[in-house]
Amino acid sequence: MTKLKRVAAIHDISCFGKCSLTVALPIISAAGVEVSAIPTAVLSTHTGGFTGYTFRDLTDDILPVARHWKSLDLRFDAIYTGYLGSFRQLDIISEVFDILGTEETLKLVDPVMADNGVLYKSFPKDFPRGMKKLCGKADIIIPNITEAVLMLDEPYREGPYDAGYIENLLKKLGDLGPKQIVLTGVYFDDRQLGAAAYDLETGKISYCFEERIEGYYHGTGDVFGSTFLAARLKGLSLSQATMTAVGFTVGCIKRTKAAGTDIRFGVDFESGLPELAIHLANLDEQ
Ligand code: PXL
Repeated sequence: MTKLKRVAAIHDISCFGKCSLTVALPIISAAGVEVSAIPTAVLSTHTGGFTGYTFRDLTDDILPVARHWKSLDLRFDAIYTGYLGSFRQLDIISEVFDILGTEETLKLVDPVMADNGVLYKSFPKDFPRGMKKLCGKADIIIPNITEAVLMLDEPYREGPYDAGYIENLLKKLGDLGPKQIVLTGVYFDDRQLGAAAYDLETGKISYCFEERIEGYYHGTGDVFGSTFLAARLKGLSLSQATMTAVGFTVGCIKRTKAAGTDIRFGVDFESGLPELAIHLANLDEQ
């Protein structure tokens, strides 16, 4: 048996509504990768569609946790960041990369802050500027199109998009400093939706599409990011991991739509975990 890979996941805990840590922990674990957590904030629900939620900011706990782990000589194969609880956390995460990261640590930043052309209401206007800096320190970034244009200071455009537009965005995101980029929410027509993956070392751009399901399903970015990271750590290439993550996320959306669940409650990722686990476990035997 090979030793498990280990991830430090740095996201909020939304106590109800399946996103951030409540999807990252089960998905990454089911994929056969060990995962530790640093919560950035604790909310009673996520902020997408609920009102009156509680919010406990944990900004001042992040560095002490990271320093304690360092004192224990804990090693991480990846650090995966998502929803942050304050502007100050952007610099703090950069410091966590220095404390816990080594040359071998994969730093994956999901610049969670916006969707559908708008910055989430919990973030200050200058948050994209700070996030852009953090993305410069990442190995892989996985923005959606709204997050990409906010960081690039470009106006938001509704789709369908064309390859020229997407590849221009990828090239500009590449100038921020990451080695690989997966841009989500890409579609060239109304039938299919997916992601574009860009490897700056080879210059290769690959696309992965699945059937487009109408509606906005909450937490799918975190389902995508968690699956993508687990697949990468299991040895899949950038494009294979993107394909695995797009396929898994679409499966979750299809089940949730069929069940008629309130879209704020998150997607049914649970029913897909056994199949994901088998898919990724089989790689160990190849
Ligand atoms: O899934 C992204 C996310 C994570 N955490 C919180 C959120 C959101 C998106 O709205 O509100 C608290």
